[in-house]
Parts: sequence; structure tokens; C-alpha cells
Amino acid sequence: MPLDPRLRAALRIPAAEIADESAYRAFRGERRRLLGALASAPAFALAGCDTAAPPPPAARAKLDPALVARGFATDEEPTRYEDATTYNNFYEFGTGKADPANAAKTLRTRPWSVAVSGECAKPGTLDLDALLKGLTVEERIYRMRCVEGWSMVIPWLGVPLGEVLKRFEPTSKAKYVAFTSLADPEQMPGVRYDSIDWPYREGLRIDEAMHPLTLLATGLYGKTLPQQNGAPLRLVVPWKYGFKGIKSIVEIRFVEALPATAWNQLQPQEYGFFSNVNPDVDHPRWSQASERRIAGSASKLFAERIPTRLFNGYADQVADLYTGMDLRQWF
Ligand SMILES: Nc1nc2c(c(=O)[nH]1)N[C@H]1C(S)=C(S)[C@@H](COP(=O)(O)O)O[C@H]1N2
Ligand SMILES: [Mo]
Repeated sequence: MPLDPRLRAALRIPAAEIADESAYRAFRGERRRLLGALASAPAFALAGCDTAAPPPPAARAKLDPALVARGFATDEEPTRYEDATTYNNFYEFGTGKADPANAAKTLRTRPWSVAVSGECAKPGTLDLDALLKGLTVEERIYRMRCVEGWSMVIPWLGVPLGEVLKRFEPTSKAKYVAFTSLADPEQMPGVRYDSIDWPYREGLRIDEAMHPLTLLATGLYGKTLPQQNGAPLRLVVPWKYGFKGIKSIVEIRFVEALPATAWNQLQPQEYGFFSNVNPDVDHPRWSQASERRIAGSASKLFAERIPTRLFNGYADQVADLYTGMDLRQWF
């Protein structure tokens, strides 16, 4: 009998993605319960997981440029460069937060190409430098919020994703955009382990992908993106949990149906497709109402706990993307 997918996912979810010790112990308990349930009841039922497509995006008035620009900066204290580049999630290089800074040095970031395909008039495989040609690299200081409860304030360098996508002329069938990371076991030791169903994948609804706040990042703190932060090209979507920020992207596809995403596939009850930062929708195993802000001299050990804001504080810019949607259902 094939292993129940929910149990398989529960067995594979790595300890590093668990917020704290008590949650981890609770998770271990849950895993034991699941094993017991499977042993005693072969007809173990799957928890109801909604596979129907979400409603289409609401019609939206054009965003006021001054309002958008307010989303590009913050007067909150930035995270130190050494914290932002040594406390990372990048499972291709291990499941520990310190692993990527050490292990990702082996990732070669040039030459690099991105294949763009699917529902668009001008598909192509493009060299990274050609892909970025003619686009202005901007600096934007964004708050970042990880699903595990920590947050950072990071000055990113990058180009608006929408500007890049437009060049491929997406058709009216392009309802979503699917992203894929490199998965090369030669360069990425973590890919040899079964932690995630490789390659790492993410997705956005087309209106989210075209939103001016969505950034294709190429650098941080005025420097080229270090490998551990997703070089040479990664997504930054400041109103969503950090795992939407897919790293080292090699493929972009315009698609009609909701694309599969790495964490949703692993644990659909815990990681939804939208993953908008929302203090009112808890992760099933822990609260999302507050966050540990790793910023300034506070560093990782003495990070202050602050309340989490709806859409990570970007509600003025993005809330109308979700008008009429039940954010508990579409978490
Ligand atoms: N390819 C890939 N992208 C990824 C991940 C990953 O494991 N592999 N981890 C995600 C998670 S869980 C987070 S919180 C952010 C972390 O980005 P940072 O290390 O730049 O802070 O990257 C996301 N992008
Ligand atoms: Mo994360």
C-alpha cells in the first residue's frame, strides 16, 4: 500500500522549519499519532484539502504611483548584512539556517539562463544578462516575514518582475506564473536528500506577479546577491511569507491552472498557495500574530517580538488584489 501522502509529508518535514521546541515536540507527537493511526486504521482519511481553483482576481483600479512608492522604503531599522546573509533558508544547501552561507559557495551563478515558456507570444531561453538588459536596477527596502516567525528589513536591489514578464507577451490564458529553482545535485548537496520534492517550485497569480511591489532581486545592501540569498536571481514578494521568495530561478512559465508549489505539496494544510502574511490566520502548529524582528544590533539572539501586520504592512498597496476573497480559505 502506498504511504498516505499526508503521513509522508509529515515524516519528511524537516525540524529546521519548525518554529520552536514545543511546537517541534507537538509535531513529533502528531507524527507518532499519524503512524499509530495508519497502523490501526488502513482507511485513514485525508484531511479535507480544497483542490478547486480560487476565484479570479478582482477588477482593480490603477494604483497611485505615490502610494506604490511608499511601499519601496521604510524607516524601520535594517537587519545587519551579516545576519541577512548567514541566517537563511535554502534547502538545496541543507536544512539548517547556517548551512547555506557555508555550502552555497559551490553554486556557479554565471553563465545563467532562464527559460520562459507557456501561455505567452514570445517564449525563449534567455541569458541572465540579456534578460536584464534595458531594465533599471532599483533599490527597495522591504520588510520580510518568514512563516517561522522571524522577520528582517532588507535593502534589495532588483528589477520589477512585471517589467520582465511583459517582454514575453503573456496571453489572456496566463492566469498564473510558475517559477522553478535550479536543482543540481553536483552544486547543491541538499538536493541529494528527500527534504523537498525537487526542484523547489513557487507560483503567483498573474496580478500578483505584475504588481509593482513584486521584485526580481539581483542584489542586496548595494552588492551582488550572495549565493545563500538566492543568486543570481530570486523573487521578493514583501506581503507574502518568505518561502514564496524562490531562489536561483531557472524557469518561468505562464500557466492557466494553479501551479504546484514546493511547500504546499509537502504540507497543504500548513502552507497555502497564497501565503499572504496574516496575523489572523495561524499556522496550524503556531500563532502568526507576532514576529521576532532581527534588525539592528539586536541580531538573532536578542530579536524583539513585535505584532505582525496584515499583508506584512503592505495592505495599502495590495489589499485590493484580494477583494471578495475569504483569506481563511485562501490562506
Ligand atoms: N530554491 C529555494 N528557494 C527558497 C527556499 C529554498 O529552500 N529553496 N527557502 C524559502 C524560505 S522558507 C525563505 S524564508 C526564504 C529565505 O530567504 P533569505 O535566505 O534570503 O532570507 O527563501 C525561500 N526561497
Ligand atoms: Mo521560510
